[in-house]
Amino acid sequence: MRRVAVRSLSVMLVLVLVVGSSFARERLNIFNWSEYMPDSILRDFEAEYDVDVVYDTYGSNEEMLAKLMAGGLGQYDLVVPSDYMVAVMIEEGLAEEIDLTQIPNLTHIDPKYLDTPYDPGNRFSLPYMWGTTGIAYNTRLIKSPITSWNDLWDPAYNRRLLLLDDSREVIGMALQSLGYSINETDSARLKEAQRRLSELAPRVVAYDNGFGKDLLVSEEVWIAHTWNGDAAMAMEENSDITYVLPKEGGVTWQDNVVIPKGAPNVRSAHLFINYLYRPEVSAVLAAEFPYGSPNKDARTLLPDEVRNNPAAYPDPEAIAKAEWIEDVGDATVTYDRIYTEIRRY
Ligand code: SPD
Repeated sequence: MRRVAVRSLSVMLVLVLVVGSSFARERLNIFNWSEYMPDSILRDFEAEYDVDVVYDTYGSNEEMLAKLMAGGLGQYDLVVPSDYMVAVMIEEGLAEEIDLTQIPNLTHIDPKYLDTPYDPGNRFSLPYMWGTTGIAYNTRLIKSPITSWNDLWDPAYNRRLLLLDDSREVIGMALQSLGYSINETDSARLKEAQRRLSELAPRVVAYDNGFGKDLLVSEEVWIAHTWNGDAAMAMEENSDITYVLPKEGGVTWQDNVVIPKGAPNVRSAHLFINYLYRPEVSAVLAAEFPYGSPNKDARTLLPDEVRNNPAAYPDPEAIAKAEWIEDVGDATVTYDRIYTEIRRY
C-alpha cells in the first residue's frame, strides 16, 4: 500500500517537473552601458517573446570586463563593448560566435558598420550604436568658441568642468592635447599625460558617464568632456549648449552587441538582437538616446530634430580626424595605474 503511494507521488513529481519546465519562461540577462536602453524596448520584447529580461548596467568597458572576469561569465547573455573591447574579448576567448542566419533583420544595418577591423566578418559582434567623444559647452556662459582639448585647462573653468569616468577616454584626451595618439604606449608620453591630468584634477567637479548631462543642463557645469549622445540630450533641454570635436581630432567609436562565453540563453540573445534591428525598434532606441544608429531604415523614422542634430549625426568631414581607441596590450596596466592615481587627486 505504502509502495503504491510512494510510486504515485514520484510520478506526480516527475509530471510537475516536466510540465513546469516546458512552461518556464526563458530569460535574457543583458549587461549594458547606463543610459543606453529605453525600458519600453525591454518590456515589449518580454511581452512578444515570453522572455523575462534581467537588465544590469555599467559605466565603462573596463568595468564590464572586470565583472565578466569576476564571475559574470555564464551569467550574462548580452554585453555591449566598444570596438577595442570587442578585440580584447575575442582575443581572450570571452565571446560566443553569433549565428548570423538567426538575424534576418541584419538587412536593415548599413554595411559601413559591419565587417569591422576588430571583428572581420562579424563572427562575434554586431553594431549597437556609434558616436564620438568631444566637448559640450554652454555658449552663453563661455563666450569664446571652444576649439581644442587644451581649452579644458583654462582656469576660468575651475570647478565648472566635467570629465568622463573612463580611463582610456580621459588619458586619451590628455595625450591628444599634447599632440600624441590616444593609443600611445610610450611610458614617457604617458607620464606627461598623467602630469597634465594631475594639473587639471583639482578643477574637475565630477567624473561621470551618464548623469553629467544634468549638470550641464542645470548650468552647474559649463564645459564637459563627453560622449555625443549625452551632449545631444543636454542640447534638447538647454539651447545654449553646443557640442564640438576638438581640432586635435577627438574620438570616434562603435559599441556592439556580443554574446559572452557560456551565456545561458543564447537563443534569447539572438532573438533580442534580431528584434532590436527592426527599424521601428532601432528608431525608439536612437530617438531616446541620440547616438548614431547603424540601422539605415530606422534613420528615416527619426524625428527631424534628432536626425538633423549634428552632435548625433556629424558630417563625415567633421569626424575625419577623430581617432579610434585600440587595444594597447601590455600598456593597459599602465593606463589602469595612471587612472587610479589621477582619481585620487
Ligand atoms: N550612455 C551610453 C554611453 C555609451 C558610450 N560608449 C562609448 C564608449 C567609447 N569609448
